[in-house]
Amino acid sequence: MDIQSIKTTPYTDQTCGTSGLRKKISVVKQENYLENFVQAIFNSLEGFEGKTLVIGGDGRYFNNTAIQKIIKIAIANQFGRLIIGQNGILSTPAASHLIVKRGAFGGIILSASHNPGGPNGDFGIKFDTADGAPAPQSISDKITEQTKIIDHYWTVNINDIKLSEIGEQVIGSTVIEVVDSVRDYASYMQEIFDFEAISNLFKNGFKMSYDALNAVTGPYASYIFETLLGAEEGTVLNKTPLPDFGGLHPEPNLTYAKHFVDKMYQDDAPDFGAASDGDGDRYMILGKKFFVAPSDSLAIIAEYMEQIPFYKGKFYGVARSMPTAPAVDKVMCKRNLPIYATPTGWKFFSSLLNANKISLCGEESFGTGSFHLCEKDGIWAILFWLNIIAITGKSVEELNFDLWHQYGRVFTSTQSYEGLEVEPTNQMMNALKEKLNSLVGQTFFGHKIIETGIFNYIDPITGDTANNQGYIIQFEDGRIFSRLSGTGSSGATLRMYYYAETNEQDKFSMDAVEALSDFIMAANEIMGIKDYTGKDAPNVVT
Ligand code: VG1
Ligand code: CO
Repeated sequence: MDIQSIKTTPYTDQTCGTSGLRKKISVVKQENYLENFVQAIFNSLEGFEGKTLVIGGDGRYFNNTAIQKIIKIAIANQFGRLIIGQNGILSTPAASHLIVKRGAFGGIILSASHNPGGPNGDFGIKFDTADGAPAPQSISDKITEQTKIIDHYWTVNINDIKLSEIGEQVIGSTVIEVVDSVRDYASYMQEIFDFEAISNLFKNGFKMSYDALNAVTGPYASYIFETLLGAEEGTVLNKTPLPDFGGLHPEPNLTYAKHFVDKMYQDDAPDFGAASDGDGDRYMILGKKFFVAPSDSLAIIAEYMEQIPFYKGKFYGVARSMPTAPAVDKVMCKRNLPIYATPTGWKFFSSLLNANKISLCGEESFGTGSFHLCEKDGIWAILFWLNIIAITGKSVEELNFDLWHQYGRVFTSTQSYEGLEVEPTNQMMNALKEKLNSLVGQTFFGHKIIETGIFNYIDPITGDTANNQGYIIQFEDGRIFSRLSGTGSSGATLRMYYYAETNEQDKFSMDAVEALSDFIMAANEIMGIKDYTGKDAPNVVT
């Protein structure tokens, strides 16, 4: 085995954000950039010699080149077995599942999730630990430390490995195993949900449309919805993972998946619509001419959790990210079960999931998951919805109105201002921080502020802290929460999260953005968003 030590020099910008390292392709393509980061991951860990590493990605541009490099570095670093998705494809949840199922040391997932792909797009690298969870902050910090002192990496001088055929080959003392990207994950879904009941829905004429946005979930969705569950052929749209996602932006929301949302608002729309993001860990649910807010989806899943046998007697609690509107809190309150509010990013849920404090968790950005995996899981959430519909015989819209009639409606909207200049955006956030205290007691557009604060988090299991996670402006009847995104690859992105509650039934059908307009105007007045950013309006509104 020709193991080589290659001299290198550190890059100073390899810091992990909300979800691993995210950079422009042009940055990742710099000499040794990817190699440095991958070796830094291994340098920050111990005891992996002879162990198993799972590798896969969302199929975006540079996926295959990156995987070949990682295979060689992993062989040189003495991993015993590499499990790789066929053609380099693994969704984030499927990778997480494989790590646990195969007792792996961890996994490397190549994805920039919802960020655009193609030669001018973004690339990303995430490391998952043995529990299939995104690396916690402590490990991310160690990786970043290692990137700053790296002076060489290990690799082997071998030909590229063929990833198109399932099977094993041995290189030196490492077994390379190419696996079907879909089958194990699909079997797991069959263990969790009632596939017979769902397939009966389709047999009885239930119509669904699913948009994979030319990203990783196409093969998963085709096999699960069409082959296993019998949804008619053509149910899954844009089903081939493409390096540039065919020009689509793989973020399922009202702005970037507008073409699909429009389809669901036509007179001949199917009963059920769903879409997933680039790496398959997020999802959007639509009914006929009806959009489900992520926080309502979380609440509805919680409401039916114990009706799915897999979860019976195992409903311990729920966590939502702090910016997520608290619709699920009411469901949990009724059951007298705990609810946790964590910072944005899936890594903050893992400790609660592993300690059996929660069974379900979710974010405002269309991510939901349960203890079945330590990652958010789009297809799982969509199957959960189908299973609820099969149990109740109710439409998507009816399920939402049931929730609102029982608990009141929590209007919610997330509004992102992308591509901002960093300096003035930071100034705006600092100015808000300075004035937080003075806001208490003031009234804006008829709504009184009762509390403000900086969201600092202490993990109830590990004691780890995460400070300065966003600013809370709590009104008597609603809330503004603001933070800066941690997944962008250039400039700054401001995320504004709004919610307001009502128990008045005649308001239940209102458009959420309209219902929240006072709070949106208040945020502009308090923060001076236009003055600082130059933007009249957000470019992504959900
Ligand atoms: C965004 C979302 C957050 C999500 C993260 C990673 O982060 O807001 O909820 O966990 O993306 O998701 P940010 O820092 O840009 O707001 V994924 O699907 O990229 O793994
Ligand atoms: Co994602």
